[in-house]
Amino acid sequence: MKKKILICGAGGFIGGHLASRFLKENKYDLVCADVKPKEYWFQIFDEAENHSLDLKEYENTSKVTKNVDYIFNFACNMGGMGFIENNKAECMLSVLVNTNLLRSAVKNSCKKYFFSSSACVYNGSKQNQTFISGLKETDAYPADPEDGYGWEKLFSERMCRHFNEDFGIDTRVVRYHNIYGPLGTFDGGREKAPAALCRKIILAKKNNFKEIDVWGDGEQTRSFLYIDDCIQGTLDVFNSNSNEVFNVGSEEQVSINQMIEIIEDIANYKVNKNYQIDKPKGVRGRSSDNSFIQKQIGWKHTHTLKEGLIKTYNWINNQIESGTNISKFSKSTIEK
Ligand code: GDC
Repeated sequence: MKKKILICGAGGFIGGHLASRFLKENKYDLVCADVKPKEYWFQIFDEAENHSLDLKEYENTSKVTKNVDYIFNFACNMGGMGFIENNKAECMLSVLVNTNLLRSAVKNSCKKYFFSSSACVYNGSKQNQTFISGLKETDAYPADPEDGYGWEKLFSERMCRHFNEDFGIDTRVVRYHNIYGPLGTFDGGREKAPAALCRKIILAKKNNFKEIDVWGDGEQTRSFLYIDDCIQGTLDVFNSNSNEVFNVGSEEQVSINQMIEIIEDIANYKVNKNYQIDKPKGVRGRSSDNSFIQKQIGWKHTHTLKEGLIKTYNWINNQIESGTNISKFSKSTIEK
């Protein structure tokens, strides 16, 4: 008999890509759940059992985890800096999803639980300069995470740890560092910098605009991980025997200005930058140190930023050109 996997947040970016990967492998029965109405799921597959329900409610997590062997939890209210800085309470409410899923996992004797954490858990004082050394997993403590969203992720990481210690559920936790790629949000308020800047340059080129808006002074640094590398890292950690917390990120640190140059190259179109200093900026510098995951799990990323951005740019360009499905990937709020 095939094992049964539940993907929570399957209607979103990473959850949708993972569902697609599992269905290609055809090794598991798949249950997919998301709070969004099904017409707004980024990817949806008839071969899976699909549920649109609010996983903040215990009744729903209890129902959807019945007879499930493994759970992947990507379900949270999230977005780029523009969203998480202005919706701290909404972001923190995602703690209910993780809490109720863990309680239900214990009740329904699920065997393994994967939690998607974030680089936003890292201590802010270790990220106040550009081109900093990559963050090691130990840099999350002493705790001073991103307000709202980061606190929820750090708390939920610890809840996984204690459910493992106290109730014996096998947990896996990774910290994603700004994942990007096709079939993700690129407009509407939740989009992160790679998709937002691709969109802005595509629209500038299409309309012959000479200037784009850039949040901050463009000197802030990040590393960005392409979705296929993220899915491989997720599976490698899930299939490992370790319940340590791992970075799943890229070590290729760039400034926002450098990323814009790469996108200009792809577009073959140059723009002037209108720096908007009052927009949400987040930390000054952030990148991943992958030595721990490489040593323990053997995972490393394979796409350069340019390779990933070419695929992302082309996908967003096609979406804008064809005008189809744009609302799914550009909706800023979820109807309650
Ligand atoms: O939104 P984000 O990609 O999130 O922003 C990166 C940097 O790019 C910020 O300094 C932001 O001000 C700058 N930026 C410049 N122009 C724009 O048009 C723009 N749109 C956006 N969105 N940003 C622009 C993210 C979280 C995620 C996730 C990851 C984990 O923070 O928002 O939810 O957890 O971190 O690494 P970022 O990298 O700050």
